[in-house]
Amino acid sequence: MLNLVLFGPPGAGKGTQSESLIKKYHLVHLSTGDLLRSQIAAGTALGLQAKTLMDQGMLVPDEVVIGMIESKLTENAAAPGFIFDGFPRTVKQAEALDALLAQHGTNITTMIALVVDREELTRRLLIRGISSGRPDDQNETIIGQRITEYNDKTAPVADYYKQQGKFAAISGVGGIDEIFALICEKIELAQL
Ligand code: B4P
Repeated sequence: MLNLVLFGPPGAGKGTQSESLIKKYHLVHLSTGDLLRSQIAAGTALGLQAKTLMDQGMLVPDEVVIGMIESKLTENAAAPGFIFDGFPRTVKQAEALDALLAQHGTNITTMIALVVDREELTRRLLIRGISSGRPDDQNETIIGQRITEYNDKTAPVADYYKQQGKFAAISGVGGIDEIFALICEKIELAQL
């Protein structure tokens, strides 16, 4: 079973690369950002709570995202593997994910981090904001807040997987296909 964590700051290319990875490896894609945006679109209480935080570039509480992932793992118990996109974003989420996967008799194969500098991230997100309509992509201050949240709360998650010997990093700058090939190489190495 292949369980991949795709890691990196906002705009690093996690969602973009996930699209190709799910096709090649037949994985179930679990993006907490997409799951939260579905809750917002459906107008649920959870969505309302999440929207206020997301629009300010803040992380949503751990309990909320862990609960969503828990339900998705149960719903997809027969899946051949998962790609976790935008999750875990805190060490508490990483610990919870390990515990949930252990209940399903599996674990994380590897984390692959996409490395992109702040200037390029900001450029990409502002471009996406023009067409996506995502409030958190429209304004440089909010994008800056998202990158700060990443540096403060999410970057330490890399150490969590490094300690388990399950971490690889690649440059997320370059052609989408070129980056995809580098990710596939890392996956194949992790599966040896
Ligand atoms: P996400 O939906 O995860 O938002 P993201 O990090 O911006 O997406 P991603 O990184 O996948 O975008 P991509 O680079 O593919 O989260 C949104 C918010 O939800 C968070 O701020 C937080 O509030 C909340 N949230 C989500 N998960 C949470 C969790 N676990 N805990 C707490 N809160 C959580 O795309 C960016 C742009 O770059 C695209 O336009 C793409 O076309 C472009 N791009 C991609 N690759 C490129 C390349 N190689 N070259 C040039 N452009 C490229």
